[in-house]
Amino acid sequence: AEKKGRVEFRDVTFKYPGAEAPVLSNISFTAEPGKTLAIIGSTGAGKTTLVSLLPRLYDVASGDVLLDGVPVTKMDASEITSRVSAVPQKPYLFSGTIEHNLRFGKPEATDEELWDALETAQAKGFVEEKSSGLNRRIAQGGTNVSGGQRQRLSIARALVTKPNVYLFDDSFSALDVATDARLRKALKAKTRDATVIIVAQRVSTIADADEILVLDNGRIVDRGTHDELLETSPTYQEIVES
Ligand code: DGT
Ligand code: MG
Repeated sequence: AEKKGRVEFRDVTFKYPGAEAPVLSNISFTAEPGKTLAIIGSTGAGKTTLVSLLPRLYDVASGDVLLDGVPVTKMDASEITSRVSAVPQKPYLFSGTIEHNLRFGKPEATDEELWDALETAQAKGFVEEKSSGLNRRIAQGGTNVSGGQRQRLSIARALVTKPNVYLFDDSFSALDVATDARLRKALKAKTRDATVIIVAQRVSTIADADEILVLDNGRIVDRGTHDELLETSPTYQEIVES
């Protein structure tokens, strides 16, 4: 069967409600199942805005966002949430147990699936270190969990749903470089059939992506692989050197 999860942006322009100027202009790209697409760019470039358009946190002003050829504006929320898992830049945890947090998107998941997701997300050790395990309580606002642990639990939650498309918005930034590398290696093995879109600040996080989009001021200014961009993109070179 053909793999699912092809994402296409066609000449997308977007303005926040009430704002005058568009924050995204003429964005076109395709992300394919089995591949990793990365988005990099300075703060305020529009990366979070861009990834918020696929799960329809906002709808586009013009152009189209398509999932397997169907405009997302023609899909209902439950279809989109079952097919697209987004790990937000500011991950949220519910007050409740770790288990409750992980099962959020897929209540019928087995314990084995939860542990498997935790292992991939490099969060298994953290959950095992207390005897309460999956029943460990997360405080309101996730305040008894560090930023890096919150990111990893949020990544594990996304993995549990086994979607066609993963969106990681700066999800690896609170991790040290070694954990980041281990996590992405494990992730790659677990998401072979899915479309993976990674927003990153660190070049090392995305150097092995199949394609990298360089976003600047709401526009894609350059695109290519890491090696290609090192040769051709002054904006990318600046990011590498920063
Ligand atoms: P980051 O996360 O700091 O690296 O920055 P990006 O690339 O994720 O930027 P993004 O998409 O958060 O913001 C792009 C532009 O849109 C920036 O000028 C701020 C503006 N913006 C972001 N969120 C909102 C919003 O909810 N309302 C309005 N009016 N503007 C927003
Ligand atoms: Mg952002």
